[in-house]
Amino acid sequence: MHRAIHIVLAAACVASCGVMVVRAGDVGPRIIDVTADADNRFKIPKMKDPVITMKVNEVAVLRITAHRGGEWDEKDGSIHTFTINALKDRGWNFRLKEGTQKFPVVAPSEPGEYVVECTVKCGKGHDDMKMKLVVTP
Ligand SMILES: [Cu+2]
Repeated sequence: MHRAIHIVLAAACVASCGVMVVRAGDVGPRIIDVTADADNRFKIPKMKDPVITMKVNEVAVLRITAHRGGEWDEKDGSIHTFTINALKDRGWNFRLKEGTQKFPVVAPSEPGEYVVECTVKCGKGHDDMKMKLVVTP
């Protein structure tokens, strides 16, 4: 009886240690840089039209740098948001403060195109403050 438990524990240890070794050699989840800029546009380095492309169920970290636009009146000090209405209930709704914040995300399991928008009235250009998330199979 005890012997069997020991074998199970040993197997569990090997499994978890194996995972740890893999993780240690890994660079971790992909970091996706986005700027929510002072001109009330989303920007991604080297992209004219910013698009985030992820595989279904991919885990990543959004690293969003926000700069204050012309207006903001949110009581909590948020100057923009990064919001996908269709995925709000899965956490894709981030209130942005001045500076850089990191948000872990998981891509949805359905491929498709999703619109990212800002829901803080941030000034001129706010109505067009949108970008895309493309989820590939
Ligand atoms: Cu806005």
